[in-house]
Amino acid sequence: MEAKAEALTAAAAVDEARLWSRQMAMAEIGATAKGGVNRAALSDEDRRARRLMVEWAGDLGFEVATDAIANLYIRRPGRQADAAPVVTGSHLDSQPRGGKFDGSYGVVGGFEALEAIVRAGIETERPIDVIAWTNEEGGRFQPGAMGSAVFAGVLRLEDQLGLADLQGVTLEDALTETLASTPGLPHRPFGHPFAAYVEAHIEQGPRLESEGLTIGAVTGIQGLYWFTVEVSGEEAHAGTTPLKSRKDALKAAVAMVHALEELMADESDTVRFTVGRFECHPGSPATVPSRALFTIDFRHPDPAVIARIRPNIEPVCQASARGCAVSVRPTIDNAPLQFDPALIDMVEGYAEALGHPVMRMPSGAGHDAGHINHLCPTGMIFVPCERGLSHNEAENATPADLAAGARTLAACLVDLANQE
Ligand code: HGY
Ligand code: MN
Ligand code: MN
Repeated sequence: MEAKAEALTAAAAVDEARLWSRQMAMAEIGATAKGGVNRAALSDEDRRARRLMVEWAGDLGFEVATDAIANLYIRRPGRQADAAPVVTGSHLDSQPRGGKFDGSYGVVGGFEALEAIVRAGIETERPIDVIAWTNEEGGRFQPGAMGSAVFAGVLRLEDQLGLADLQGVTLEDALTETLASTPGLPHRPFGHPFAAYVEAHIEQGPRLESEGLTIGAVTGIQGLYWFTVEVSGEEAHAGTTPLKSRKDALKAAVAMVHALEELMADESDTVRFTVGRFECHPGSPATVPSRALFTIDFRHPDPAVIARIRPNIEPVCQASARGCAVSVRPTIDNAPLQFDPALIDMVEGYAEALGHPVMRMPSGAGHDAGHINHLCPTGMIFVPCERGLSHNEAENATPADLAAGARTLAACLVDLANQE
């Protein structure tokens, strides 16, 4: 890869202090006592975060648009107004009590790259867009990465509108309120062409930090599968009903989790298996539970292992039903993927040209880039985070590492936006 002078000039205009101060301003929205953020998708906090981005975009004269799932687009126009844009971005929503960099760095860092390009006096042929994708985390409405999935045609918006959060608020109502909070924005169609997509993100794992490196040139994303399991039994009196005649939904669900753990057993510790939500109804000490619900998050990089485990998830749950009815509903089905080889080279090449120690690495976490990879050449830039901790209020990253990622990103965006 040949580093272009203009791309390096744009990178040099990235301002570490400005980026950090915007990150900290964003982190105030939904701030938790322990230094994290609680910014559920399409919540009041998410709306405030969006309005802050719109305000910053207005200050710099960028164009702002949205779409029917409230993805937010911030554009620095190109010389060719109608050319397909080069795109970056990530998400502003967080996990419940999540960290302040997961997602927001890709949006705020993307915005810093855009500002750097402008301040360096560089014009590009193609427009450059920064996108805040709606509901990446899926903590409130499942599945996650919903905004990018709907954009990419992996999900249909109509099928999501009736989803309800734990309080019974529908996605449709939350979306209506969110779109109303940034009134007057033009709407873009889903799936409009992108020339290329590069997303910056904290690594969310320990490798860069432990190897003393600054940039990860991300090669791909491991397979990611979500299921919602609902177990229906029968309410009964805890004092009078013999154990043998019960249909205890909770005990069946617990047996399923144990059986799944056996299915997922892996000496190499590569399989990822998580039950992150577990509900029991009606939730009274003296009533045999009639309903249990739990989620399965299963991940692996190897299609052969996935082909062995994934088809067995439902049968393993059914085999532990203990007289209850069981439904196993897939909500995410993302096969392992590889990013564009030329973009992996480009991220690695600009990191080297800018003097940032870099390595190629796969992503353990899911990202909006995974869906956009179906539409255009796609890549990702990782920066280290402290102790690899993420989905945790203590998640942390250094101003210097965030700036290094933004520099690498700015260079890639300029290079790509001047390609045919
Ligand atoms: O769960 C994930 O991989 C992402 O952080 N949403
Ligand atoms: Mn994220
Ligand atoms: Mn996350």
